[in-house]
Amino acid sequence: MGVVNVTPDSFSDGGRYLGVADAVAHGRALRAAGADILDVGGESTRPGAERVDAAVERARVLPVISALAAEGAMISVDTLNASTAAAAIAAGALIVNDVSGGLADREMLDVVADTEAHIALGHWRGPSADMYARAQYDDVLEEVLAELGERHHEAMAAGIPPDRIVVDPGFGFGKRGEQNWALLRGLERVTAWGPRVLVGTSRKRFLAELLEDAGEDAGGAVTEARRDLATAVTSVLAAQAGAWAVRVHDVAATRDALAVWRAGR
Ligand code: PMM
Repeated sequence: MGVVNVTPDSFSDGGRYLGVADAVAHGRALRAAGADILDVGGESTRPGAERVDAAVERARVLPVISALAAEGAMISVDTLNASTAAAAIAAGALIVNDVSGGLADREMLDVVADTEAHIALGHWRGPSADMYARAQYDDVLEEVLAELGERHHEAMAAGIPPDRIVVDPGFGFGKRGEQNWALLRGLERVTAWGPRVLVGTSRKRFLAELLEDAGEDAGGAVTEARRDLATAVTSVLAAQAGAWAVRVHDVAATRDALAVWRAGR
């Protein structure tokens, strides 16, 4: 899954693809690089980000979704808003990627249930603006599994069949450095549960922190290229653990890493 952010403030590529034409061109490039799904988002979820009006979000993502879906791309829409999800599905999106697992907008699950769309439910403990305040766990893996289980249960209760539900442990969402590593090490527990598992570690802070901690000899500033290389490794670890998909910015690096993993495993 390749990331097409149509936002002015996303932490890693914010602003670069804000124009419709640029975002569409970026989506095409990601497909050419091997992405099976394009995840189009118009609201940044980076730590500290402020919410965007749903109408602004729709104005950003809908033309991009329409254009890419018309070319045959499989589109997911990265949104917390049920109104945006409904409009995106009408414009051709097949998957709704809700990092809040239906918690941010209480209409989300009903909206998806009324369509043929799939939904990716993320583990989330509250808005990005203050999400680290909720990063308190006795056992992060068990608590993420239990809380995702509740979201999955609620999605089914809303009428979404299990074969249309994907779960995502929500790397970085209300989780501090080590908590993310504990989740990654325990990912097989999540994939063993049953639903398809989506993993989003791309360019995230916990990767940069690890590389910073690796010391001065490790190569200086933690550039985007270094975060992408780290992401290619986490993509392999996720694949090894049985993930269904990885959500990444640098599709080519992850594609190469997965090709090497397949050949050498
Ligand atoms: N992370 C970001 C945005 N959307 N969606 C899913 N399903 N999982 C994630 O981990 C995730 C996501 C982080 O934002 P970015 O687009 O700025 O990298």
